[in-house]
Amino acid sequence: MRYSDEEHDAYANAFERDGMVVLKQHFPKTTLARWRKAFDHLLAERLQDNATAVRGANRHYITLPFAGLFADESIFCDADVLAIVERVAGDDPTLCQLATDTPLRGSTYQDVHRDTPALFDGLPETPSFQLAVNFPLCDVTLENGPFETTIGTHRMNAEEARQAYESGQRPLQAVPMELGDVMIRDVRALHRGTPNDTDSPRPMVVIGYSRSWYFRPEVHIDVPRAVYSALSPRAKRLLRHMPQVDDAVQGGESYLEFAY
Ligand SMILES: O=C(O)CCC(=O)C(=O)O
Repeated sequence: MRYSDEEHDAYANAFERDGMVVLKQHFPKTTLARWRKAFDHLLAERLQDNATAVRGANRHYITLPFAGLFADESIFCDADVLAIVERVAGDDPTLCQLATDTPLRGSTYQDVHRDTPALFDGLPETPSFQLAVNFPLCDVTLENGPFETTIGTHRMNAEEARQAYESGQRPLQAVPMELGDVMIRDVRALHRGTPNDTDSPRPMVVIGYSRSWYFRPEVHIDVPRAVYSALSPRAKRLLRHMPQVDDAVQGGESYLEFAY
């Protein structure tokens, strides 16, 4: 663990206020370089097979197979990330998503959106129930499609958030990131993907953590039994609602509706 309890508290407080925090240089670049190499193969395969979920022109959502180097506890069970996730989304969260968003050259601005609807329509927004932990597999600059987000719209209802954005009170801000940086965000904050104007894909991994009782039918992780049996108790607990399968499943995306 890199941070103290007090530092986790401070990150959680910043998250409550802003709807996101970035842990600078948190994951080892050597691990991420290996992920990038494996991901480049997967991307090429999926593009060839038309087996991505398309999130705009030249923008692809791809679930990672939960096997080999992608089934990495040092990433999805990171103690600092989980300490912050638990402070903002409650104890005993569940892991429901391990995927990537990749804009390529020719990608465009997405419409500004939230990734999930409110729990209760027409009522004030609740505490956090769905978090995304994002980390890029390259440096993210203003040229290769930085994630843009508003700050502090995660606790506004959809209408208030939209007005705050449209009036300029809560403008979009680009989030440039270095390889190794990790962003934890509430998926209700208004945000969008931006164009990648380079020839190199910009993969951003997304790990989804849900409040202990929250179920997102649109995403899941197929966990091969052999991989599951080698995991730590903490990792098994995080994956308790995920289906176990004989082999890692390749291809076919079911997470199609993503913008609210
Ligand atoms: O990849 C990004 O920068 C953002 C993508 C996004 O917000 C989405 O597809 O929902």
